[in-house]
Amino acid sequence: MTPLITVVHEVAGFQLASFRDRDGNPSVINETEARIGRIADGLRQCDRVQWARADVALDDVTRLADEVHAPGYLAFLRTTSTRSESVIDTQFVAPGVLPDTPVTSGAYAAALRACASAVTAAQIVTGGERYAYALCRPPGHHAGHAFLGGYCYLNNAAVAALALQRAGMRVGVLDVDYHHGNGTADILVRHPDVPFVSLHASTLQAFPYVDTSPAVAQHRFVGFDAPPSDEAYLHQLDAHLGHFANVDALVVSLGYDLIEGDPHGGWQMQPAFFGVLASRLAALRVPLVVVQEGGYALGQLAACARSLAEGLT
Ligand code: Q9C
Ligand code: ZN
Repeated sequence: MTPLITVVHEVAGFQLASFRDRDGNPSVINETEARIGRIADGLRQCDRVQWARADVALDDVTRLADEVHAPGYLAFLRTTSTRSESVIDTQFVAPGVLPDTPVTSGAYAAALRACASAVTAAQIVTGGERYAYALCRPPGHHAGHAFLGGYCYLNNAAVAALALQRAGMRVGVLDVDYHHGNGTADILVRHPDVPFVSLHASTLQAFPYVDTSPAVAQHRFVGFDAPPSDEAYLHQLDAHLGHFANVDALVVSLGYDLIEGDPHGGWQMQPAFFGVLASRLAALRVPLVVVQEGGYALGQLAACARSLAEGLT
């Protein structure tokens, strides 16, 4: 029988603030609640999808966040998130990366709920299910040990990985968002037992716009200098999946921003590509915790998500 996919659906009720860039132009906000609605619409079309709410004590989530992030960074997020005006901080950003993520009232609370959905998804997998999908926002993979960025505050995927580890599972993290999982890499440097692979657009040509190379042997970065064909992408994916040979569960940082027309992307994948990607992951025969990262082409998100779910056989 084809396995069920449990989607942990969280509504953040949080709005990213617009801010003026260096030229004085207001930023366009594509990271919205509407994205999650469109993705849910697509997942609903797969009859193996069942729905759940985040079901974990916030104290437990906070404890995991405390392990992933620096105390000073968390203190900054917690206090700044109580102010009504948004703050563009220049201290807690990755080296060389331009500040692009305002901290607004409610940002920390929303990010913690996103972590809660990732932890719930991890628990569903430790409970014996094959596939769990944290349909969360704000995203997390650009949030590092002591930095935010790219609309990310807390690293949902890293928190999920830790939750799986706590349950005794050997875990790896695969990042297939269009953007490099720089925050996840920064955090996982401190976890040498967690293999990490990220496939992404060149970090010089796309966010975070800095040169990146793995700091440790257990990390593999595949940056594409030009938009890859489906085959070229899958070739690189296949070449690196062996890195996860010894894991009991895999966390997948999933972005739909590979799609043609994505306002933060630049590639030309079509929705069916996510079905092919999903079947490659399904073939690993390990439980998956899918964590939502980017994907901003509203009109395409439902088709992408449906295709992904159908491919998780
Ligand atoms: N001209 C994720 O996909 N772009 N984040 C800021 C705008 C940041 C995307 C510059 C894109 C980050 C999770
Ligand atoms: Zn992205």
